[in-house]
Amino acid sequence: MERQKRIALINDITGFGRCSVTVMAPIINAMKIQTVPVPTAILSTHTQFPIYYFDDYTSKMKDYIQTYKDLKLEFDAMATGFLGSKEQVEIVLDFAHTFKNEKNWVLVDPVMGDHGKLYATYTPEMCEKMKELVCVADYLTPNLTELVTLLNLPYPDHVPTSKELKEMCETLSKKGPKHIVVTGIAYDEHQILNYVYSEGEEKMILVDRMGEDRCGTGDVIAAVIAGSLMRGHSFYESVMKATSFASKCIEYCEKTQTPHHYGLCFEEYLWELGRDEK
Ligand code: PXL
Repeated sequence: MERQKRIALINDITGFGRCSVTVMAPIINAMKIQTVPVPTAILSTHTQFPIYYFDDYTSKMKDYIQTYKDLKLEFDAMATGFLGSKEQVEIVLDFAHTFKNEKNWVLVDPVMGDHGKLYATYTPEMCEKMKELVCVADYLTPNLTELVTLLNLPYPDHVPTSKELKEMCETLSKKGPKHIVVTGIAYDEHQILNYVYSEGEEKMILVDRMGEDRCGTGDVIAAVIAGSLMRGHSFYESVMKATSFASKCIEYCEKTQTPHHYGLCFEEYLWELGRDEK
């Protein structure tokens, strides 16, 4: 029998608010895959709360990662998310260069901003570094803000057409990632578009728009995509699974009037993720 698959999760650990490792680990574990957190920061709540405790882990990451280098650990995949500094991106680049081989892959969620605005922690220097990280990615999950930022383009004043999205993905794809999903595009009043680009092919996934955007949605989507890819499904199947799972969780949050910054109540449907997998 083959050993279980294993993914490194380079991301922050946030106690309350359902984002990053605290979302990704249980979701991927439910899909019968081992998760290995590599913390970038420890927070009591995420940064969309009016108050939070933030313990930057940058200075400790090198020693933390050295153990895995010394043990010659192997990962079947690596996923990166929220990164707090330029130095941290450099550490992640080194991690990817060390552990990448011809069989495994890297998923980069370039968490940088939303709604045309970059997060306060994003300096121009960091944006430049993020572009380097994109080059080591096989899979990329930007939202529209992140997509245009990575391409030095202005945030569009209209819903981009599929031709425009394809051109942007093609340009980015030439730098590394062969598979890109542009998540959460506000398509119209009622629908959200997830644009899937995979080795030159494009597909659109439209889902119902339910209430305001919810923090942590991107983490749920990235986790289901990563888990599903590791179970051997195609990129498109994985994005389909991820967007329908996120929609179900959002519907539950709306019904229960869960505050927007509390994240997605994925626990309600976690069991379903393991059900389909042998
Ligand atoms: O879900 C993205 C995310 C992850 N981690 C932290 C965040 C955010 C978004 O605001 O603040 C700490």
